[in-house]
Amino acid sequence: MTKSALQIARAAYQPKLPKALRGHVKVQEGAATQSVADQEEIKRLFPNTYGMPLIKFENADQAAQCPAMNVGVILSGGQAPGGHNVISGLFDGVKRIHPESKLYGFLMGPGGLVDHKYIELTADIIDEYRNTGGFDIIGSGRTKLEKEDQFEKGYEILKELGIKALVIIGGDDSNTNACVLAEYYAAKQYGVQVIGCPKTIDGDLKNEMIETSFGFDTAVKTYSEVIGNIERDCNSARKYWHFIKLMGRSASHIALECALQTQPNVCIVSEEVEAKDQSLDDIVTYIAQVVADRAAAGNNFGTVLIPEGLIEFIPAMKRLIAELNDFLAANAEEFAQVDKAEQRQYIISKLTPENAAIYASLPEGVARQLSLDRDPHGNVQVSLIETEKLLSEMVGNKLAQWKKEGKYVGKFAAQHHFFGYEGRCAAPSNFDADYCYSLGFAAAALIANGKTGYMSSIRNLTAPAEEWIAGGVPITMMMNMERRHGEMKPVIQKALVRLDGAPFLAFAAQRGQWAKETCYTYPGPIQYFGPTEVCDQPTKTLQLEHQK
Ligand code: FBP
Repeated sequence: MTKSALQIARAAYQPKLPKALRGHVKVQEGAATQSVADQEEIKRLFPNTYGMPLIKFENADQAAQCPAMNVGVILSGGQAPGGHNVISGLFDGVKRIHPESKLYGFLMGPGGLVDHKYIELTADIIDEYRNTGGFDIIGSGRTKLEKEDQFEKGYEILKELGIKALVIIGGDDSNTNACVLAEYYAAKQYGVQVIGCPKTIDGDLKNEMIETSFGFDTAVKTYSEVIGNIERDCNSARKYWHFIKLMGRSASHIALECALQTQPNVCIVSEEVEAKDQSLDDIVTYIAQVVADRAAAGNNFGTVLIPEGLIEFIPAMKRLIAELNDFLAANAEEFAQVDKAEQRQYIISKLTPENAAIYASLPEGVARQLSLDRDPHGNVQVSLIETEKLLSEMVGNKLAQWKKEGKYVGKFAAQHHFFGYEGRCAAPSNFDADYCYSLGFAAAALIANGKTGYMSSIRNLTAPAEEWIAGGVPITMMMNMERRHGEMKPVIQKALVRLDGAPFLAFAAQRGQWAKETCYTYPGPIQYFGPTEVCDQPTKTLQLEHQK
């Protein structure tokens, strides 16, 4: 494989570990935990893994005697920068516990476990992937591990390879699966531990004990670099409005962080739209007003950031999507038989009158995208909905109307962008390289200490890495009951943007000025070598959340 100059230089980077993981490690058990909501129900569903204590690692004087152990690892869901470092941290961690320990990687996501597709991850392989982006070391997939026969098929191969513990690196849905699997193996007394690791660029897997998911840092810095470049182009040519949709699934963390880093003229935050019960027309009017006000000052250009999940947060749309989800889950076969040209009419005829009217009013493309296949977890594939085009088209129509009424004088020409895949496999920033390596190392320590149903946790992330706190959090602690595929299911609660949180408040305090004036900031590309204030800054979201 030909390597770039950066790859070669980066291979030599030694990720930093928290002090507690640097020498011999001992476990400090904290208080018993309970789930964030629906305690009785979660306790009933997870009798073996509910209520376990928080774990914190501390330095020990002596090494605990631990035999060699075989461990399996799975990358699950969308790519996020740093996955390879979780695996290299896990590898180094299990080897330090015992040099004869082995690490097996299941191929192409959870499906690899069920189909018995795996490789042994040796030192040579690991060394090729240290500090690199991507998940290509073993590949990833979105197969949902939820059925007993999958658990049993998985157990067959785990038993055959003598695997003591399985590490699932994934987002909220995949860690929900990890929790269900941990409970199942515990109930069956199979002696296989299951540990989760918090991955997702979306930043929506976080809570008091998980300060951020890995990959968010690198992804937002990558998007902010290109948004800054667009802003500078925009401020040079002064003739376009750029509508930029950003990944993030439901939550607007990515859009909000990019806004804090680049100070665009508009950033829509889905969670605010929902809280204020805004309609699509309210959002369009807001953007059009910013365009008109800037035009009045002679500025026919600007940038608008749009979170990809927006459509699901407009309350009327949300009700429509909820009914569509339930209807399509229950009638998938019948719907598949309907001729493509008839599908829109078919759906309209099956929905309640309120939802049918909204569905009928949507542009053809958006309506079709809403009825497309859900992902294996039952989510609408929001990344396929072209909200940036929908909004700019509607803003254009509104401005044309205002022009006729004499309320707007100006020119409106739009450019569209969607940033998502561009950032998911970027070479991890120093923050993600260190954080991920530490998460993998902590996972090894959880395994060596016999834990199951835990998520690896590294906290105090705005401090230098050596002061980070390493430990584990029972996954049941993060769970609540939610409707999925038309049924109530135990799932990890998604962390959406909090409107009373410091990042949103900082944004809200400045957005009026950003709308009127041109306050763009240009973060530039991620730097891997150089002064620490350039290379090692955590995200603004983390910094603001940690400011007391
Ligand atoms: P995860 O939750 O699996 O980390 O997904 C992240 C994400 O990039 C979302 O932001 C996006 O909506 C989705 O994956 C896209 O999915 P796919 O990779 O299947 O196109």
